Amino acid sequence: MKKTVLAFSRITPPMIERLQQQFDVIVPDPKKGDIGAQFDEALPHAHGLIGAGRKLGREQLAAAVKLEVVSSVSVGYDNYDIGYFNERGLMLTNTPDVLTESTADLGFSLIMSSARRVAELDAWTKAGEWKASVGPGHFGSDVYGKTLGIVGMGNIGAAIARRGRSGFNMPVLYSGNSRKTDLEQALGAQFRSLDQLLAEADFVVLVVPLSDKTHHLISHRELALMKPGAFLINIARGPIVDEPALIQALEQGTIRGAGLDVYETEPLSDSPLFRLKNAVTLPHIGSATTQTREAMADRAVGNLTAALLGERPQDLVNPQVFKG
Ligand code: 8YV
Repeated sequence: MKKTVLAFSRITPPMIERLQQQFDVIVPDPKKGDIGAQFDEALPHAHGLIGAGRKLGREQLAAAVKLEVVSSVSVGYDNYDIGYFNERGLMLTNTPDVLTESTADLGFSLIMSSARRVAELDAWTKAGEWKASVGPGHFGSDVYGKTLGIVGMGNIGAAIARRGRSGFNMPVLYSGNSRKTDLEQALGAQFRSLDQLLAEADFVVLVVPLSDKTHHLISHRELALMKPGAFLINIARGPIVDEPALIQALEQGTIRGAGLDVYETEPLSDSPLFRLKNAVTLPHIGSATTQTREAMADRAVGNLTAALLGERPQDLVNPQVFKG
């Protein structure tokens, strides 16, 4: 008998077709009624779940009595209660590597657009406000040669650091749990405590995973340590930044600006951030290119298929539960 796969977010037709070659696939369909109810009805039959953007832990998975694996179409796995997965022997997989460069591109876009006020001045031009050459009131800040501070030097952090160092001649500082001697040699990157990095960097880029330790890593005290001309870029997870504290810092000029792709609550439909010219607000698009999302889907389907066929998936987050 075929095993059953249940999608917990929208998955593409090619993903569905590939999975259907080996499994019964259930994709809740808004045209057939409430998708939450369809999900709840299918959950007890599911051997595998695939998707992104849904919190899954003890409460949500209690009815999933046949479940063996959850394949997340994301690199971050803060949505999943890993302690509970381990307790139940459930495999969790993610999609690393394939989104590194596109997410780094987005991080760099936020550096450029916040420093050069790209989104703000685009809106200004389109509003017909361009009547004469712009003056100091519309000047931006330099990027080339400025100091780049990477908070959390993982794969994405390193890809941003390479862009800054090679393309923009930026001295690179980084903070985190471990020293990266290879990057220190290759890029001249220098290790700093978080406080020291905040005090020195012109662009502080957050690329740490969300955990109890990084929740509100950046709040009033940390923002006050930053230079008044500095920019905060968050492409990691919203709750790493205390959002009301950031809004206050942007309003009061404690820092010059922010480039944000992630928020404490998503989707963000209204926020004081929307009324701040010195905040660039994107809708969580770090990995959202056609090619990268296809590669992530491909990787997630591969992980799920391997797990349900009894093979060790390529991207197993909790290898200790693998019973192969
Ligand atoms: C996900 C992301 O695609 O991979 C991650 O961790 O943040 C994004 O690339 C997104 O979370 C899916 O909703």
